[in-house]
Amino acid sequence: MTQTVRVPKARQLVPRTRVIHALDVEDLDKALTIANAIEPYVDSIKLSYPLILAEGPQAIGAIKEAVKVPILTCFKVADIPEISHRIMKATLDAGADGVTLHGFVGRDTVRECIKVANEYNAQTLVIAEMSHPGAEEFMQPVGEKIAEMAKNLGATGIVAPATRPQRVKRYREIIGRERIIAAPGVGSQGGHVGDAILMGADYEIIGRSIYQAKDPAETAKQIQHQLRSRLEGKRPIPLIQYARHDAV
Ligand code: 6CN
Repeated sequence: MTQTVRVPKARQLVPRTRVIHALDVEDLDKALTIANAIEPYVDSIKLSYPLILAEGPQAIGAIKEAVKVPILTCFKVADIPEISHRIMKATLDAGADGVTLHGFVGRDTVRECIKVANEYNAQTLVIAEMSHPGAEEFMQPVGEKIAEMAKNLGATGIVAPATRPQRVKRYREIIGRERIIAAPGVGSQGGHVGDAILMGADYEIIGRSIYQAKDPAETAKQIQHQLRSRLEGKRPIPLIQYARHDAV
C-alpha cells in the first residue's frame, strides 16, 4: 500500500511592511510574547540558533502557530550537499517557510538546498555578502558571483548588507527584478532604516533594535512609520505591491 506523504505548505513572503524581524532571543515564552506583539509591523519572523539551540526545533512550529506571517530560519546552511539536504529537510519538516543558506560553499550545495526547498514550496535566501565588517575580507570579493549563481539556480533571493547600501544597489543590478533581496544590519549594526530598500532591497532584517527595546511592539511600529516616511519622502514606492527596484 502506498503511503501519502503530507508535504507542509509553506507561507509565502509578501512585502507589506518590508521588515523581517530577527527574533534572536533564547527563551520561547519571550519569543512568543514578542512575536505576537510585533506581528502587525513585520512581514516575517526569522529564527536562528539562539532560540532553536535553547528550545529545540519545535520552537519553529510553536512560533508559527502563534502568528500568520512566514517563519524563516537562519541556519545559514553551509555543508556538503548530502548533509545540507538533511538539514534543509529537518528544518522544513519542523515548519520553516524559508531558509537562509550560504553561497560560498558552491553550486552543488546551493542547488541541493533549493531542490529540497522547492519540494516544500519554501523560500531560499542565499547569503551573497554578510553585513559585518569582516565580510569585506573574504565574502565581498566573491559576493557578486554568488548572487549570479543564486539567480541562475532559481533561489528566491539573496541576503546583502544594509550596512553597505551601495552594495545592495550593485546586487540588485546583478539579480534583476525577479529575485528578493533581504538586507540585515539595520539599527544595531549601524545601517539606517530605509537605506537598503531605497537601494533596491525588498526587505530590511532588523533584530536587536526591536527585541531588545523596552517596548518591542511600539519600536516596531515606530520603525514602520520611519520606513514609510523615508520611502514616501524619497519616492512613492507602493508598499503593498512588489518592490519597485528602479527607485533611487
Ligand atoms: O539587527 P541585528 O543585528 O540584531 O540582527 C541581524 C540579524 C541576525 O539574526 C543575523 O544573524 O540578521 C542576521 N544576519 C544575516 C546575514 C548577515 O550578513 N548579517 C546578519 O546580521 C542573516 N541571515
